[in-house]
Amino acid sequence: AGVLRVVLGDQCSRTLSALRDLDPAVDVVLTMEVAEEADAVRHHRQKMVLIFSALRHFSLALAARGVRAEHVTLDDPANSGSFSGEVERAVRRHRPRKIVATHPGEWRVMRMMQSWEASTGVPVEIRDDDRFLCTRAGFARWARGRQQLRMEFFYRDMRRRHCILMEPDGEPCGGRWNFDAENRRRLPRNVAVPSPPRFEPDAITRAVLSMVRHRFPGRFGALENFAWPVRARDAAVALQDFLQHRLPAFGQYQDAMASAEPVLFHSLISAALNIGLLDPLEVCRAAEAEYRAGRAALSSAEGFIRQILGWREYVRGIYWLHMPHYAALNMLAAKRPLPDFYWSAETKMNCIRHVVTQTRDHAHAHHIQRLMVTGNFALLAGIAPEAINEWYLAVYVDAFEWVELPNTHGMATFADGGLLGSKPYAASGAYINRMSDYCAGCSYDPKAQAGERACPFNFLYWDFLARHAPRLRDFPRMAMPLSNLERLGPEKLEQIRHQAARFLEALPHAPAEAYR
Ligand code: FAD
Ligand code: DLZ
Ligand code: SF4
Repeated sequence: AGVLRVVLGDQCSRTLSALRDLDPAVDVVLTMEVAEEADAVRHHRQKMVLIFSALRHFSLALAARGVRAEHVTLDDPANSGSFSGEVERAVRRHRPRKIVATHPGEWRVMRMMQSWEASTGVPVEIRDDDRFLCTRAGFARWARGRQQLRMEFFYRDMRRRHCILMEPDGEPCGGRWNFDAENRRRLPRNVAVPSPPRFEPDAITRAVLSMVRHRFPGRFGALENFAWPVRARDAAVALQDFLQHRLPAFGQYQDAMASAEPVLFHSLISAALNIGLLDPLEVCRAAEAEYRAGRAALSSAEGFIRQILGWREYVRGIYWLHMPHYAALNMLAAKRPLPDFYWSAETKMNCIRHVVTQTRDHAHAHHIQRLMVTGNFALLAGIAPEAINEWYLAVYVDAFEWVELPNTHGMATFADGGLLGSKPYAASGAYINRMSDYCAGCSYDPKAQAGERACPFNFLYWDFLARHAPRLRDFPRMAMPLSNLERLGPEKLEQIRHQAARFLEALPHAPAEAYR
């Protein structure tokens, strides 16, 4: 008997640890599309197409190399509907001597994997996911004994350890670790933004599109625009296009938002990285090579590498360090249901209307849109963590819990009380007005703090600070905003808080069954 090797939807990597000592003569590689995963949250339809199509391509590529690759489709009448059910069925079919899997990206799925030994009677080996550059144990070692965990220090260690953007004398290239201050420009009118490549669906993806359209008619997300790479070969093309055309300006405009430009100079590679079509270390090295060849400024290459070598690894470390209790944290006691406009885009707030429409059409929004528009609103309005986490896990093509939860819970809504970041990213309309052109097309006025035309981000911002002032005083970086709050004066504050309360009460909530 051979080994049953189980590969999940975000593990489409030729180098996956579960496939390492594969014996094509006797082993079987199982991939599966299952209803339990599709229904776990209201996944965007493009995200489901991406995962199912990538799995089908991956399984066929293995088969082409002579591997016994078995793929179970969602519409297979024999499909039991869950990972555990499909593993049990495969064990009955093949009588393997062992099951081998790679550590999954979600706590829930890890618990499931740990139950397979008991449910099948076959030994289960769960291997580390060494596609990541920092192991879970390595992160725990780094974290041990530190009073506070800060991404910046973790990132410097990673730069040294993997020798990325380092001089031979051990100093960082350019003599500095961080060029963040140069990365905060608004997009000027005369800057041309290159279009990213589209990967038109092949016959396999078209079959998946049709299956998903049929099976999930009411789910959130347009399918017409589907153009994501679903194979490693295409993901490599997407990366090259970014390195050549967008990396040079990435740094400068990293935080900018523009109505006519959903992508700007971002790479759009998060989904390919997360499902295993690209290797993070290779991506970092490729960006470094652009700097060394003089084709990209250090501030751009460093800014990009920091996201992958720094943030991406750091949030994964935080997730596994603090799960499962991490998901239950709610430091600001947020409990409001998710407003309907997160799904419908029907709101007079132009910035939100824009980001939600883009999200529905493309299953993507860039970091500042996620953090400072929809995330900031959820923070200021006090949306319940489970509601906002479900939304972020559902609507983005790159969303897997290990990366979605710390970003939402830690960075956007501060539900983790500062385990991940050093302060809440609360901002008024002034920030959105400075970094975007959304306000020009809005019926609200980003300069008005109260009154009929006041931007809701303004009165909600002051209301948020006032509501949480006692707790926020513990965070030194909140001293300035809190002293600005003092300067408003009690009468003005009273008027603002009254308006905030009326606005929040009138928010239409999404019915729980919408988009199921
Ligand atoms: P680029 O701007 O080109 O960045 C390059 C790469 O860096 C990305 O592909 C990504 O792999 C990595 N990266 C950048 N920022 C982060 C970050 N904060 N954390 C981890 N990796 C990062 N990213 C996800 O991959 N999945 C998610 O589910 C996800 N949810 C998010 C939720 C919220 C509330 C916020 C604020 C951010 C979230 N992010 C998530 C991080 C970030 O927004 C996306 O990685 C990025 O927008 C993807 O687009 P891109 O590939 O063009 O990124
Ligand atoms: C998100 C998702 C969806 C919608 N469907 C599948 C699937 O059918 N098969 C699969 O292997 N994985 C799927 N995934 C990803 C999982 O829900 C989960 O996020 C990862 O397996 C965690 O590692
Ligand atoms: Fe958004 Fe306020 Fe600007 Fe309107 S005025 S786009 S609500 S920040």
